[in-house]
Amino acid sequence: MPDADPISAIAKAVRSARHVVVLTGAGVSAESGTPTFRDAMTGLWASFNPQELATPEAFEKNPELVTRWYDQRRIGCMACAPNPGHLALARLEEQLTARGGRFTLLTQNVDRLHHRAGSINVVELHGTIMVWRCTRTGREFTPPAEPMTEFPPRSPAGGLLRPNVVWFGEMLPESALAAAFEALQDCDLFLSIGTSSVVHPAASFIHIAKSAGAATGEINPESTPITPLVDFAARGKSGELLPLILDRCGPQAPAGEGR
Ligand code: BV8
Repeated sequence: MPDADPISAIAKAVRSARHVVVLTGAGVSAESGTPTFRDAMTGLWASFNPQELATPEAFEKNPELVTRWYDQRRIGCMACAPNPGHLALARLEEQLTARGGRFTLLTQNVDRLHHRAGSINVVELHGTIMVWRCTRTGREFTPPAEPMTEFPPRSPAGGLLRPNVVWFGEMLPESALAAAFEALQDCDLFLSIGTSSVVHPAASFIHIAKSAGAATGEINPESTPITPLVDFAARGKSGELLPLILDRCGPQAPAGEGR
């Protein structure tokens, strides 16, 4: 059940936290205008299931279709701006680290809006759509900020270029997983924001945080499979609720005090 005043409860927990870990999903970017992962895509993509396009098999079978879809998303993300939710997370990180605390932002998003909002310690669990790599040499490229003209795109070595994202059925980058597990085992507050909590392994991160003794919270307009597990459940949009939490964080005690 959503709490009577979860915003104040979350702000209180942030104020006294030593290490906050935040997990974000596509919902955090929704108010920037990027469709969430499970929203019906518009136009050409309305008849495709994103989950079927975000796989190595789809790329193998139809590299033109898959790279067109990703390049359209890449251009769409670049046309969006960080929203007040992204900006509030960057400010919370700044405040926490200024008082000697730790802040780790684990994101499932591939749009780099957290980076553009000023967040520093960002772990991209599912890679990024802004970097592509050669399937022959593994070399990475940052395509120019305009639509690609050749599909599927090729590298100078002649190999097909693919987005540097993690597809369904692919392992997450080892460095990202290691950073996530270290942060989850060390944190004393875990907040899951704007994710449907159905994609693994991110969907199971709350269990690691709870076994580390962390307090847990969720910000989402809807309930998710982890809602029954959290200490604080705030119903609403992250672009509206995160600035409220930031406002209520006010002056913060040095990290770790007041617990
Ligand atoms: C792996 C990059 C080893 C590409 C993505 C265990 C159990 C069951 C299944 C598995 C398991 N382990 C592995 C699997 C298989 C699979 C998986 O989890 N399948 C699910 C669907 C059942 N996982 C994998 O394959 C992972 N690899 O584990 O390797 C392995 C492999 C196979 C089998 C065993 C082990 C790799 C997963 C990564 C896939 N790549 N993205 C791309 O972007 O194109 S996932 C994709 O979904 C995005 O990253 C997205 O972020 C992510 C999760 O979706 P959400 O972010 O939550 O977005 P969604 O639209 O679903 O929800 C939006 C939420 O926001 C909603 O709740 C909504 O209410 C809320 N919202 C809306 N507006 C707002 C808002 N919230 C706040 N404010 C708002 N304004």
